[in-house]
Amino acid sequence: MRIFFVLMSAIALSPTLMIASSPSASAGQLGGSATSSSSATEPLFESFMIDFEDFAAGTYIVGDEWAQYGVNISVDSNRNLKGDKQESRPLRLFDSNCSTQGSNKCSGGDYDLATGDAFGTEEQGNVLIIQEDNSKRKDRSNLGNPDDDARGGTITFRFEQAIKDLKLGFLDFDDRDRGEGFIRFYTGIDDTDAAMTFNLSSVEALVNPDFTGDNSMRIFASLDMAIQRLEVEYPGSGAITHLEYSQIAPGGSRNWGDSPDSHMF
Ligand SMILES: [Ca+2]
Ligand SMILES: [Ca+2]
Ligand SMILES: [Ca+2]
Repeated sequence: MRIFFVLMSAIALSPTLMIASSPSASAGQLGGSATSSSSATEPLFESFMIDFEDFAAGTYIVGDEWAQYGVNISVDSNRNLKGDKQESRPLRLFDSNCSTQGSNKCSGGDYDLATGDAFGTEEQGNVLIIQEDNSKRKDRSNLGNPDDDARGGTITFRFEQAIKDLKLGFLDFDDRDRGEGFIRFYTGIDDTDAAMTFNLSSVEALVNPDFTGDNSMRIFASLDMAIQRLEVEYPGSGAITHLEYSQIAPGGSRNWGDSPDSHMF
């Protein structure tokens, strides 16, 4: 069952509003979802929600898991793997329905990624993290339990076709001593300049105002803007809870570098 609630707060100096539409989830629930809408005169749009429940907590994410939803995900971590100094630390799913004690302890000691009533949020189930490298010299292939990397990095979403009505949920932005974090919306897939940038510390985007650091959840929205690339850059702890967007129903190639097949927005 999904429970939606809406929280709206106007943002000064910004053409957008933050709309908190927070999905709830529990382990094992089928996560991704899609609905379609069309009329005789409008292109067919599909609405997608990726809440990372399609796979078990602990699953490593290579980036093409949601290709059928027209998106590819990649990562450039701020620290590389211990065993291969060129390789980025990987993306992984972390179970945020966890607590500080008992049998349901948060993995990796990451209590700051816990969600639920105690933190003023819906339970978010699996969330997307950059995995810490807790490997030992004798086995560099085992990175340990799901545990977000303390130095963050950049997670990039490339959309096969332009999307609109994007909403993105972000958890636990608190490492401000390491610098600001950013969410950037790009019109074109290879654009160098962002069409819109948000500071991750934005309190206007907070879902749970009593938690501005650890366990904070923020929702960012690109209303009325068509984009083809999204970057989430953060300097420390954090996770992506979900992504919602509408996309013209794919009809073209699956070459991620291609121009969008349609500009009908
Ligand atoms: Ca989730
Ligand atoms: Ca961690
Ligand atoms: Ca934290």
